Amino acid sequence: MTPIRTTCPYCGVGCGVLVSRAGDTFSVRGDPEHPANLGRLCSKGAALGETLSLDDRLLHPEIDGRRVTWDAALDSVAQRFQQVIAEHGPDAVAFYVSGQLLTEDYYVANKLMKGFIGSGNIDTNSRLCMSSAVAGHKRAFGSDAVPGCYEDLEIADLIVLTGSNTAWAHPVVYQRIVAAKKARPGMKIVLIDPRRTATAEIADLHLAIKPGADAWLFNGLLNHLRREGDNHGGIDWSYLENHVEGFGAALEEVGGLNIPKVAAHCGLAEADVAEFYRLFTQTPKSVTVFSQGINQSSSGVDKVNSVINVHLATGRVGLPGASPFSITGQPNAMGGREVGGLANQLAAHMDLVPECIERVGRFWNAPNITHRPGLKAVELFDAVRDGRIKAIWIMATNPAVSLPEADRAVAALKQCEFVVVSDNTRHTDTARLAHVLLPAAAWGEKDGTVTNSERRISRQRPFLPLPGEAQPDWWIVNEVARRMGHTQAFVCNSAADIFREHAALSVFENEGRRDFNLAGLTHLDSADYDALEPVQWPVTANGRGTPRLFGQGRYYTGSGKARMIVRPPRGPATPVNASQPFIFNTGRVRDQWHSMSRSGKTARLLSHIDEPYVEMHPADIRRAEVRNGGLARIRNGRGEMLARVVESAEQRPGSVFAPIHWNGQNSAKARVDALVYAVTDEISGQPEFKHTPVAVEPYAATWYGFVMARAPVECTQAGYWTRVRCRACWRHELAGTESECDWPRRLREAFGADGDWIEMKDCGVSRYRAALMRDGRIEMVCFFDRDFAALPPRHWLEGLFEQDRLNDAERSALLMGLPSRDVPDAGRTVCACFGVGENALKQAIRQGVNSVEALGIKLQAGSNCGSCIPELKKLLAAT
Ligand SMILES: Nc1nc2c(c(=O)[nH]1)N[C@H]1C(S)=C(S)[C@@H](COP(=O)(O)OP(=O)(O)OC[C@H]3O[C@@H](n4cnc5c(=O)[nH]c(N)nc54)[C@H](O)[C@@H]3O)O[C@H]1N2
Ligand SMILES: Nc1nc2c(c(=O)[nH]1)N[C@H]1C(S)=C(S)[C@@H](COP(=O)(O)OP(=O)(O)OC[C@H]3O[C@@H](n4cnc5c(=O)[nH]c(N)nc54)[C@H](O)[C@@H]3O)O[C@H]1N2
Ligand code: SF4
Ligand SMILES: [Mo]
Repeated sequence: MTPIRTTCPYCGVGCGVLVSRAGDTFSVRGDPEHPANLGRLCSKGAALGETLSLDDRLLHPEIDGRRVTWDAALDSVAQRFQQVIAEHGPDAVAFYVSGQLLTEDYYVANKLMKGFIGSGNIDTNSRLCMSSAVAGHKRAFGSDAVPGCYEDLEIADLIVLTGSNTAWAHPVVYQRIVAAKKARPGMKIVLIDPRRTATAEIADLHLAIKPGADAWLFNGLLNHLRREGDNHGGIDWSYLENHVEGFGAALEEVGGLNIPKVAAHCGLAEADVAEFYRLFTQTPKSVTVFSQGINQSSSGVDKVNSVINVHLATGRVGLPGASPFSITGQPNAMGGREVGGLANQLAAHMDLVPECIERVGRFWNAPNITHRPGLKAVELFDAVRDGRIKAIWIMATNPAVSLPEADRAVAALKQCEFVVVSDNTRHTDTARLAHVLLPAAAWGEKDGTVTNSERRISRQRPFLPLPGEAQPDWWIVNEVARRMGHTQAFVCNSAADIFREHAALSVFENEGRRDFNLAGLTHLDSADYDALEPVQWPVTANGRGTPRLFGQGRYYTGSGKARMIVRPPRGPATPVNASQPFIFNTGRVRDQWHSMSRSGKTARLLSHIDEPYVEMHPADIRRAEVRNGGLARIRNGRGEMLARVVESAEQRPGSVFAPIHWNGQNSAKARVDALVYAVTDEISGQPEFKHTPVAVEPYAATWYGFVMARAPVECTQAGYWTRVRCRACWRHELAGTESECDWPRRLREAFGADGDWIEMKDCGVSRYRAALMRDGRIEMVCFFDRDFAALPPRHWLEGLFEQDRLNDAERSALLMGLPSRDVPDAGRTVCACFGVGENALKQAIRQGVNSVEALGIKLQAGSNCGSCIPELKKLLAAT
């Protein structure tokens, strides 16, 4: 087949991918013509072809766990919502949606709730992600627009990355920066992050800032710019006079913040702060990239403005190589903002103010349009919990895992009268709580558009038929809307129809007053829509996109000037204390996506990091009396989690880090959000996901073990368990606190007597090892021990499941857990594309391979997507 051009469903970089079919399998490569990635992909994008199986897909509508027809499911949703609205009013229902919906899905969901149900109660997981950036943009620019584009990262002479682990979370943006720096080694990179992340590999300066202190750093920079003045490249007074308001008060507010004070507030060396300030002051072409280390904070909006302020002060906004740059998380975080998916927006970048409400009401012909904003995500789930909201429809998000104080969200859904979940996946922590489950089309099947971080609209095109009875999200919402009686307003019958309506609203009575404008896209016919090339909004009437905004210094505020806003900086809302002395920082790992429903389907992506962990500085490990490699209990007043301790001197002492991806489907207790306090920014409503006080203590396990088997093993009775997919088996890590480990008995019962059991038991040290062979093939292997350090490495054993027969040497080595000498253990996978393990890399380095390029030539590592290059560099430095 000719390759299908579509867009990656993961992060907001929005890479173009080419999908080709070869028999039953699909291969995926970067689209060289897509401007976001120019052919590159990261490890997640490159593995997309392996995530298409229908295992654990939700394929049919269900009510109360029983399969029903679409008619029954849709009628049930429409009737129950109408009943609640009739009895309790429109604010008693809600939608909770997602940046993983396509723009077309999002548009109809927002239209139904705000326009026709007549409530503002539609909010989105972008509240957890981008809402502080949205509010900061609106305060500063009068509109929610990212001024720059990816090319700016290649033109800039200085890139400041703050609160962004670009190497892992936006890997192709990172690769573009790496390539630009290689071409122009004079380019400088400053990283601001309490941890020394993989991103630090390219940083000229890493500021391991005290968690939560960014506003002091940037306000101090503003003060520094003022003191340096025009002559030294500091403040651009004429830009301020002509294009900015509020700068007098802002500069006064930061007046006393000199370098020693900043250094003290931020826990940094004065010389490092001074060096950052010098670089920023002297480099006109500078871009500041910010992400969740800024947004996810109880003062996130003020932090966003503190970043934007230094760009306003220097006139570096929307110019080639000079801009503040908020990079988006989800594939369609930006599209959701365009259609008004947040509870406090309307649609097409219009606000819930009388003039816009009247205008959109006329456009939609919606007499019942809401006049008020709805509840923001955290408040919305509070309202579900206390019964104000009686029916909720959740689409494309997993709040039982991802909301702060997630156990509270679970409790809210458990006692809610009516919970509807549209998802691709049958078993998720949220789907478990649904009364009605609706099977949605997934990536590869769905058809529509997404907008990436640089405002670029790209097509997602289908290359697979709809499986089972799955339907696109827009279709599902449309059907419910019609069954609620709104037959005249929900007449679109395709994604293209919806897109045209969305584009038409963007130009409706716009007259240049709104930044979001798709003038050139209002009349696309279906063929044009299918062929739509990636384009950056605003799109002019003749179809041209706009790479940069605000370069002329004109903004969407009443006066046309940008606003400089400084508020006194605040630290995290809940400071650490004697009983909860550590700051719990949460975020992403390179090869997993959120709650793992797609990325967890491929063994390749699980081979990089395969267990929930908590990364701690050696001093904190001693202080908490835990052991590297052992298990820790992390807890506070809200909840607790269990995770493997990983020692790392790259953590800032006092701050511990855990990944967000693990959930109730693949682990006992590893949901980070069970602990994260639901404190939010008072303007944006975005939760403080990065700074929760916790205690860390040893998990008092009396035994440890693991089981590998060809199918998943029921292991939820163990105190600690995790389950991951390997290439040819499932691996379960287990531990417990009982005086006697009864897993040998359980496994014998579970697997029965059929086959040969090879066993080894040493009661003195509670050691038990067993393997089950059938017809010479390994079915199951398990190891248990009192001491976790006595358990063998897992990689070699995993490999044995790929063989049809084990030879004698392998069989006799089996219970030793160690490979014979001629089959070395490759170790933990570093390069996911070519499955290159840590041990193999170390060996090559010891043999004299001394550069990333040479490792690529010898072992292929790092030579495809490049996502592992920061780790290769680290291994080279350490070995
Ligand atoms: N592999 C992968 N990539 C993803 C995703 C994924 O699930 N997996 N998800 C996508 C989504 S939705 C999003 S929103 C983005 C998020 O992308 P990022 O924001 O880059 O990712 P995070 O890991 O959440 O956090 C970024 C960094 O903020 C740092 N940080 C914590 N506190 C502070 C602080 O006070 N100040 C500063 N300056 N830094 C701090 C953390 O240590 C962390 O390294 O990633 C997207 N890309
Ligand atoms: N502690 C902590 N918590 C966080 C964060 C953090 O950094 N720290 N980050 C926050 C951020 S930035 C984000 S974006 C959220 C993400 O959190 P979630 O949105 O909860 O994460 P996902 O696992 O991506 O959930 C998406 C669900 O939608 C399904 N899905 C995917 N595509 C489609 C589709 O097209 N249609 C339908 N109907 N379903 C689909 C998937 O199967 C999956 O179940 O987590 C937030 N929570
Ligand atoms: S950087 Fe990776 S995850 Fe993000 S869009 Fe590109 S290929 Fe997908
Ligand atoms: Mo996000």
